[in-house]
Amino acid sequence: MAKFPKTFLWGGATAANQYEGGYAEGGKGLSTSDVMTNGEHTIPRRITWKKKDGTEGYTASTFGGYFNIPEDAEPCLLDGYYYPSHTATDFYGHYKEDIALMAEMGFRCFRMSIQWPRIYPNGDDEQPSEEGLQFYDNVFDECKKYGIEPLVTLSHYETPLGLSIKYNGWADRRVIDFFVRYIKTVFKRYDGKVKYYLTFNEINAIGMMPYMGGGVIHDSDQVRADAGHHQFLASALTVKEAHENYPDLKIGMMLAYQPVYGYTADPKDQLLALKRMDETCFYSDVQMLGRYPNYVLEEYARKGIKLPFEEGDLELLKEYPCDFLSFSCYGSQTVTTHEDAIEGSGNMFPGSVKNPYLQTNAWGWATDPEVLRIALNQLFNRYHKPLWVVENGIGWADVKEEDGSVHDTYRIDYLRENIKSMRDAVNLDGIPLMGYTMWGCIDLVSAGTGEMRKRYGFVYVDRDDKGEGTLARSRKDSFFWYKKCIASDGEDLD
Ligand code: BGP
Repeated sequence: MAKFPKTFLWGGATAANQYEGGYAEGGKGLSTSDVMTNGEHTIPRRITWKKKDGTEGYTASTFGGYFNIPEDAEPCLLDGYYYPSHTATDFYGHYKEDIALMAEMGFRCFRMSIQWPRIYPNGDDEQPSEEGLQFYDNVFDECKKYGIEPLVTLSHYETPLGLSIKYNGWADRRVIDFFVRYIKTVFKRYDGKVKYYLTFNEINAIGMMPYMGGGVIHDSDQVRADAGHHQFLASALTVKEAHENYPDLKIGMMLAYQPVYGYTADPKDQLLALKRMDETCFYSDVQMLGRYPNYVLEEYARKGIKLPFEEGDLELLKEYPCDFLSFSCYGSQTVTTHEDAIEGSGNMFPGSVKNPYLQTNAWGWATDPEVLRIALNQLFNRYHKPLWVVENGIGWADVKEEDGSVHDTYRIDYLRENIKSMRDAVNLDGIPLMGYTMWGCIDLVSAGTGEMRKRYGFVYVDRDDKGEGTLARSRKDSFFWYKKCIASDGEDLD
């Protein structure tokens, strides 16, 4: 029977802004996520702000559209709103218990993020916060106790809010220096404790939702191109710092990836699918191949967008591509030029349609049993570098029984198909895959909607959309299933 190698890094993934809580503990500054309210399936999350004259308001964070708050406003916390990141599911207070639960499942790896404003509260501070650094020391020590390898995202939708207000986030080139200061601090402090880092979570977010991806509050096509370029440079400088001073470190890029299918055999549909894939692969082409692809240079020229190249930028990108490519992949997208005939797919991917061969969850995300094999083949054949599936899973409004159990057969079914498809990519196609971290392994807040009810975990957390609940943890059926899967190196998926 097919298995994964013993060295395969099985585990789960989280992000501090959705999981950690303790938003004002230990001198932490606000992140961009801390001023985002909750939303719902069809109601977007809002960013609250105040103008100089005292007027208060909010701007909705929509997927795809431009994001601009009023010129004279600053994002801030306001009374009367609920901000789910503030407590989230309180990893800050439960990290020992949670890491013990991960160890019980047999995790070999735990993906988490360091919140930049926990280390540099305003982003541009001269000195880091010792209390912030100590918290992650404690977390890594706890992981070490169980032989769990941390996989650390350096920026997961957590730009220090101070950088948004003062610099319009990553739109300003000076932010690169602040980021480099931050990563140098982190590399030095956790030398010997952390081996794998990811630079920017879903780096393509900067082109689709630049507030979340890069703290941009005054948006345009030009600003997105600037901010993207600055993140590319920051990533290259991160690789440079690692390669020059910490040769054991491996630095990955992180891409939000969904294979795109043309709905019909009409070549127009196939071309549309190809171009959609290019929109995503632009980011990995730069970070893995070390150069801007022609299709983007041409598109920018047509639109009058000028890339803010300075001397040495292109050489830097060329010299320091990432060591491996990690990606999130929940399902596929289907597109067509024949849209009049076809039902929409829900709220997640504007411009995509329902695939008649696939089922979707309550949020409109399609479950695709072949998706990981397809994604892994596409990405490996384009970049020829090791890959890592760092997000995959299914959001569901789980129902907890009185005894704390959750019978999440739908999650087990989803994972079984996805792991099988990944196993085929490894065993039948020879894809070098480093690991698999299931998204939201302990229930946490949804990034897209800010909801608690959209749960992904193996472990249920008692917390609801109003911020009520005891935060108590309990094991779902999928907990025992995943434990068995890991113990058998991915052979036993029954
Ligand atoms: C990815 C993000 C995660 C995560 C996940 C699930 O885009 O990297 O932060 O949240 O998607 O999305 P959601 O939480 O909206 O269901």
